[in-house]
Amino acid sequence: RAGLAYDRTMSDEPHDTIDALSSENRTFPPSATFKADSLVVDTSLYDEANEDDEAFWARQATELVDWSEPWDTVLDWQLPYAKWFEGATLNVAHNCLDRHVAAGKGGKVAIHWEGEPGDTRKITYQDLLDEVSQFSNVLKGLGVDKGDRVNIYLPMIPEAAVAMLACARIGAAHSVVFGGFSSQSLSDRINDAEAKVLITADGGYRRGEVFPLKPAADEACESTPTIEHMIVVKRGGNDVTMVEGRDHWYHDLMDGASTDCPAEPMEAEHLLFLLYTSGTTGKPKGIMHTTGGYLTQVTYTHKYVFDLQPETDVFWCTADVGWITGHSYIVYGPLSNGCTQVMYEGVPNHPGNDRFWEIVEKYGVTIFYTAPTAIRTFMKWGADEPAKHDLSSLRLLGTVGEPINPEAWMWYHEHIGGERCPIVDTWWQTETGGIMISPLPGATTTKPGSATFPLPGVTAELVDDEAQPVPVGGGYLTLTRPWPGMLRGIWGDPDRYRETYWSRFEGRYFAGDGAKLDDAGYLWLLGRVDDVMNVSGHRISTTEVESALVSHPAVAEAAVVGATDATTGQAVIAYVILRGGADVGEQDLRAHVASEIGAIAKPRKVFITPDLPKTRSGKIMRRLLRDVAEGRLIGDTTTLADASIVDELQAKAAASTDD
Ligand code: 7RM
Repeated sequence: RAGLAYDRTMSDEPHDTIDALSSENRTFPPSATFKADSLVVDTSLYDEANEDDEAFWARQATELVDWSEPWDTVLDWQLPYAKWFEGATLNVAHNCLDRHVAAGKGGKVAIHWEGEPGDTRKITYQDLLDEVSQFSNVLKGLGVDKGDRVNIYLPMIPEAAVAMLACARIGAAHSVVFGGFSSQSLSDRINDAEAKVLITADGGYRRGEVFPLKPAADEACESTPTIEHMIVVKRGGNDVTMVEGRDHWYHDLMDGASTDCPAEPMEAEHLLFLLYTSGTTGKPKGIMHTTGGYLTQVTYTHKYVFDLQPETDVFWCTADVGWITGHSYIVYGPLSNGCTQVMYEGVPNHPGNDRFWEIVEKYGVTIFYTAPTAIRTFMKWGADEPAKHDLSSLRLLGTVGEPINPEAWMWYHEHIGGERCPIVDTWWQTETGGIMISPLPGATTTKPGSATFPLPGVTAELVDDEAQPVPVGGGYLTLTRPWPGMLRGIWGDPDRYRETYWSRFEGRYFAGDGAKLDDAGYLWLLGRVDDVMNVSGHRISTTEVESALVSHPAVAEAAVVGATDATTGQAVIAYVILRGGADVGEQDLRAHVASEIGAIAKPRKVFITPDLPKTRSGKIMRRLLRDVAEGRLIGDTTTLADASIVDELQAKAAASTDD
């Protein structure tokens, strides 16, 4: 029988879409209490956007953003190139700072910053405006002009936001490189962008120690001919060497710099920033985002997805500013909406595993936005950690970055949200600029593990291999209409832009995710299509098997991959992290998967492991697990957060007798 099944994969029989194996029936409508103060409690925004999406976005742009000159056209769409709000001008820093100060909110806290060692800074909108204006003058003084690129390589300190906003203020594009990246990654990105200035720090705090940044910046700049100046923020206090003429201390340059620097209006399509994504193959792509559309989308999504009550909310997004989530939901969205937020420098387990919950309690955080990988780590650490703190200020929770397994969703709901907070599972990408698929928390009945529906103004469709719409079941997630925050291209490589995103399905944007639609029209993300496993002709998503594993009470986190198998084409190999104190046998876990979603998805082998290979932003790197499972030489590990785990897994694979 197995042989027959394998033949199916070789035949012409269609096996084009992704199988939908699991079903989740729990539903969570917004409570009456939540609805009472919610911005959206019905379908009005969806109806309006369905009627005329351009008019809908134009209304959002008018209401949420301050423009210096109005636009002539809302959208000019020459696939794959969109121009939004052409003819209009605006300044992003003005929208994030000046307009709030002018409205009398200068004394309001913009950022409650907490350093990892426990030092704090309270920064008001007036403070931030002054510091950004001063730093804008500093950049100008170093010869940075409108249209130039500036690289930023900083820890999670307020100066990161200051530097980004100062660039926006003077029309220079920033390119932020995550502080955990190597000097090689930094120099590659600087050279691709041809940046003039690099802003870094001596070092920052991580896990109780100072990690040096300046030495990596120095090394990078040995091969970056375009860099004229390096600006160094003093944070770690570690020893650094300053190169005469090139290097300047931030505090020296700021000392005496004028706080007067008018925000100059930019064209709506002026380049706001580049952000490099590494992807799985090839050189990093400099994703281009522009001014008016991007600001409209992040302001709109931050307001409605998080159901913002600007006077009372304390927002906390735990991402690093080096990722798109930090750009859109630490810097631009929250500040454009004039809200108060928390920014934290360090790791969640310093000094204890309850650091995040201590911060929530201390600042009275009301909206908390984090990644599923973090939630699964909290599950591993146990519910006692959040239970040590009063988390009653929380009223809304969010997730981003990966599919969230239903059990992790339930754990978040129960142990962090006290069963009272809606959860918004937000799907989007560096390329989309802002959230695309998510519940509206006062209007949408959620289901654990589903990102639910495209937001008003966004149209998504699943298609099969022949680009035919899939109304129910698994398929490829595509976007059918342009949206204001969409990427405008790949820096210096228009062919790659068209090829990567617009060529697989004609007229559609496709960036590589699978998803399924249930019979009520809810969307369930199924992971990257490159990771889909083909077992006896069944196309099985990693997400569904991983969720089945995580639904076992002993399991905190799981990763599965398809490894070549003589009988079935591919077989499922699972890597599992147990919850603190739990124990379980391999056969139990295999049987559990079979009973949850079917024998076809039963792993051939389950490895228990203390950790999994992840990118620095916390996404599981299944490509490396595939290499391990197939006994291959391990591929490129430069984007791994911790390379030692791969060696450990290889040793385990070698030691196991495969049956
Ligand atoms: C924001 C961000 C993008 C990729 C994307 C997906 C995955 C993100 C979700 C998700 C399932 C989610 N940008 N992804 N959010 N998958 N549910 N809510 O993460 O450019 O770094 O990554 O992340 O595969 O294509 S990103």
